[in-house]
Amino acid sequence: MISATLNRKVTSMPTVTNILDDFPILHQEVHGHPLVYLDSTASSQKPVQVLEAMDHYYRTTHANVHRGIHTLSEAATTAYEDARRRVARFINAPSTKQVIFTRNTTESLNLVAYSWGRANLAPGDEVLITEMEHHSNIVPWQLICEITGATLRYVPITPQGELDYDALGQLLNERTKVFAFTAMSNVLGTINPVAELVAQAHAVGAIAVVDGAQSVPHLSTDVQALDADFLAFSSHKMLGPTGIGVLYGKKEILQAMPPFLGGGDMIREVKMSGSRWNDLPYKFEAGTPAIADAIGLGAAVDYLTQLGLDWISEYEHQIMTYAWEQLQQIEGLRILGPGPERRGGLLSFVLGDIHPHDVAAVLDMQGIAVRAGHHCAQPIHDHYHISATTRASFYIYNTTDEVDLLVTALNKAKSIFSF
Ligand code: C6P
Repeated sequence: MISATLNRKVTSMPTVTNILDDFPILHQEVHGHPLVYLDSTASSQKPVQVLEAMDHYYRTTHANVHRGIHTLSEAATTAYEDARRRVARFINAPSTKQVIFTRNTTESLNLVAYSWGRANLAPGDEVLITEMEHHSNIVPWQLICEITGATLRYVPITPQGELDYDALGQLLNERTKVFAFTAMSNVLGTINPVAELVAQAHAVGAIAVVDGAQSVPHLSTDVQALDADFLAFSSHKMLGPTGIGVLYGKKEILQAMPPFLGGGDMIREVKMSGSRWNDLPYKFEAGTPAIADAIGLGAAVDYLTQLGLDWISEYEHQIMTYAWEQLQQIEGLRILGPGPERRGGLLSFVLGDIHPHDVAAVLDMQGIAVRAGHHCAQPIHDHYHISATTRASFYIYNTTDEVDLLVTALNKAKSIFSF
């Protein structure tokens, strides 16, 4: 159960109970200051409910899944498949067969690029992605285009950090076989209109692949309403453990695709002359899966569901808007991307000509964890002619008090580097 009230000041926020009590890791000091964790876009922290679910599984239930007739193996299989059911419900997938457990968003996107791409792309075909993609939604497409002879094209962005819809209209054409795009940029924070983009892809006969790494943890997601052909996301960004991610796909497309990896569990029959594949979703889950991690993800999904995704996105929006307003007041600080109304709970910025690594190091000395660098999204940094940014990102356990601490620490960085 999630209970009690946030015990740090929150300005006009909905009441939530004891979220911080559920995150023991946040109750520590770093360099003599209370930890302020503003790096959930890279990886979120885990509540005790997730830690306990995994601990309980390892202490009482662990065995390999889908293999043993013995009691423990059956219990482990039940727990693993129950986690899949929770994830399916969380994104409103029509069937658990369409929820494939992978290692992370990166593996999910590679699965689509290699398995679907090898079977469906040829010279003359076009793959369309955007300039604001994470490397995980660029490099697999570059690789598959090299293999198949298809051409990779990029939707440019506007100076405000949004997709250039005029250019998109021209780039999407009958040669486009796949349009792969992020639902939310991990650098600009831009929230893209997923359902509209999917509809535009479908209008030219292309499939739509959605990178949900930054949206699924923060925004309510209904794959049927979005009509996405594929959706990829990672457990570790949504309160769950590392080592597990999800690929949702439309059944008829998944059924027609060849396997990605070969090995145990994904086969129905192996003869020396050849093999036949298992049913969905197992066709795409080769080898012993991350059983405890799936169970942890199931617990994370329960936690998010209890809070409610609508509350989560509203809460983060208020914190981010407050941060956006406060950071705008710092002379010499420039935030990348659109205004608060079009973005999720993260802010990437440059502070004068101080290197983002130096900014992050000063913040760390004040106990504040942010990410600095290109955030695995170099093309978007190239677009702005910068090599790196500092990024503060917010989740359910952050507060406006912490934003104030961030502002103080940024001013300190300014004074240290005297500008
Ligand atoms: N972005 C960040 O700090 P993995 O690493 O596979 O769980 O997620 C990859 C990924 C894909 N798409 C987007 C939009 C992402 O933001 C990420 C991960 C982290 O921004 C780590 S590089």
